[in-house]
Parts: sequence; C-alpha cells; structure tokens
Amino acid sequence: MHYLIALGSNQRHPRFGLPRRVLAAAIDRLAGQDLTIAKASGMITSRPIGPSQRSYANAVAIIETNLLPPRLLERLKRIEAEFGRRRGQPWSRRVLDLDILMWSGGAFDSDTPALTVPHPLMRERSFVIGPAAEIAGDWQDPLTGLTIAQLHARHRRPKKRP
Ligand code: PH2
Ligand code: MG
Ligand code: MG
Repeated sequence: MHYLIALGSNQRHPRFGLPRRVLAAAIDRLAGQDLTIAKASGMITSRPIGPSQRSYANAVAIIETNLLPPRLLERLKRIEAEFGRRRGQPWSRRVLDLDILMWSGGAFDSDTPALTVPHPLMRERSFVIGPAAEIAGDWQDPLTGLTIAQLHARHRRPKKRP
C-alpha cells in the first residue's frame, strides 16, 4: 500500500544539524527492506502553529510498504525516538515529528488520534496541504471526497466573509 506521511522539525539535531537536515536524514532512515520512498516533496519553512515559537521545516513523502497503520506508526515512533524526540508537552518543540496523513486503504478509524487516518487536522494545515499538493494532488480524502489539489485550492482562496 501507499501512505502519505508528514515530516516536521523545529529543533536542531546534534549530529544532523538544522531542521531541514533532520528531515533529509529522516527520509534516508525511513527507507529500508520493507519500506520504499516513492516520492518526497520539497521542504518548506512554516510559521509555528501552537505554543512553540520556533519555525518549522516541513515536508511530506509518499511511501510504499506492506505494513498496516499500527505497525507503520510504531516504526515512525521508533525513528522519532532514535532522533532524540522527547515526549513532552503536546506540540512542544521537536527534533522530529512523523505523522501518517493518508493511506491507500481509505479511512482507518481508531481511538488514538495518531492512528486516525486521514489525520484529523490535515485539511486545515497549510504546511501539510501545500507540500502534499506537490506530490499527491490526485489523492482523494475519503471523508470530504475532495482531492488534495482541491483542498489546496481552498487554502489559497481568500476566506469568505460571513
Ligand atoms: N506541528 C505541530 C504543531 N505545529 N506548526 C508547523 N508550522 N509545522 C508543524 O509541523 C507543526 C506545527 C504538531 O505536530
Ligand atoms: Mg504533527
Ligand atoms: Mg506526531
């Protein structure tokens, strides 16, 4: 199956360096015997949403793997931990954040937000939808029926007045 995953960093890594380097290293680290990187978007710098003041490097990637969402999430968490991610306050600064956004299996419902696919906040986040439109514009959100390209177009249109 195919997955769309989000990468984010707003803290440097002692070895890899600045957030953009962290994301590049994470993409290298993700690839393996049972997981291939099909496409990676360009990287953007985005203004932080939430309590952390530091700007983020963000990107998305399409990966191909036979792992089901719970196993893939375990893998992502393990890589975050390897990169020195500390479990702290929600949304605090982080060396590496890897989130599952969508998968080719449609919706995956779970009590755990991290395992809910599509990612519940994905549609509102320009730092996700922008890079995603670059490599996965034709992917369809099973909840709204809109493609990523359509979600992206909504972000670009000025907000309607009430
Ligand atoms: N991730 C968050 C909270 N806020 N802001 C930006 N710009 N980029 C992120 O990746 C991000 C965020 C929680 O995961
Ligand atoms: Mg996140
Ligand atoms: Mg996360």
